[in-house]
Amino acid sequence: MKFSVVVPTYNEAGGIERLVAHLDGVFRANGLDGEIIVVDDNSLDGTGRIADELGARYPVRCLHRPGKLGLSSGVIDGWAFARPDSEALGAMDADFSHDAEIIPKMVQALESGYGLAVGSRYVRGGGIRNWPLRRKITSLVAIALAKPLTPLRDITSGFFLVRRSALEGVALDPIGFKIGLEVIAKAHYGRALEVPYVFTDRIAGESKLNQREIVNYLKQLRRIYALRLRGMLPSGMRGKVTSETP
Ligand SMILES: Nc1nc2c(ncn2[C@@H]2O[C@H](COP(=O)(O)OP(=O)(O)OP(=O)(O)O)[C@@H](O)[C@H]2O)c(=O)[nH]1
Ligand SMILES: [Mg+2]
Repeated sequence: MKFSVVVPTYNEAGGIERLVAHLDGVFRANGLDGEIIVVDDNSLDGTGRIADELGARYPVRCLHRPGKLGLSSGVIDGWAFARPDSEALGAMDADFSHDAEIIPKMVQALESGYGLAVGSRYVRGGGIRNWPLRRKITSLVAIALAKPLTPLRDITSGFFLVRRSALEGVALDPIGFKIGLEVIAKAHYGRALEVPYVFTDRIAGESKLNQREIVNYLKQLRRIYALRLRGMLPSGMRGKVTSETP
């Protein structure tokens, strides 16, 4: 199955080459036909230029946007830019927090009938390394607020692969950071699989998660709950959610 993974970047020059090389290695080792789409928002540190140059050696293309327009909108624009014959579309952070080694399992899940594969910190075998307590609590509160929407455990995951057809006709809200929640709440994916991985704190560069993004998350949740209450979204317990046992 051909797929495209979008990596949104803002000032990630310190790690982007290593990440693209690592992804390419994982694709090759597993015989996967994956495309990497870097969506760069005119990073001051030259991330976009580096990504362009990497295109000569790796299966990567860079979409350049004029300024910092947000993570979710970057992923949505990246999916529109992806090669049209990719049957699956995904998202992944540029800072090595997401473990590329589980991508083959995600692809395999989609090939075997799941519509969505989510990299999950909150199923057996998953976890978080090097996060301060405050960050862990924020994450758990964010997840608790979205809990009534879905049986999935890692609702705020930004690391996933979804069948392209599951997104057809779905209006994704480009606000903020949580594109995974948009997909989980709105897409027509049927069965979902949570694939465990251990989230690792960023290895280079600076965090872009700030107070504004927390406010954006609350706005996003309010809009999703409003749609749900008006009966404009499928009810939470659609299809079957399974978690892979390591
Ligand atoms: N294109 C684009 N990418 C963004 C934007 N904001 C964040 N990103 C990227 O989205 C990914 C996630 O952002 P992070 O800063 O790692 O957010 P986080 O993982 O919640 O927080 P830390 O890992 O603690 O920094 C990274 O690859 C960022 O470079 C944006 O406005 N535009
Ligand atoms: Mg990060």
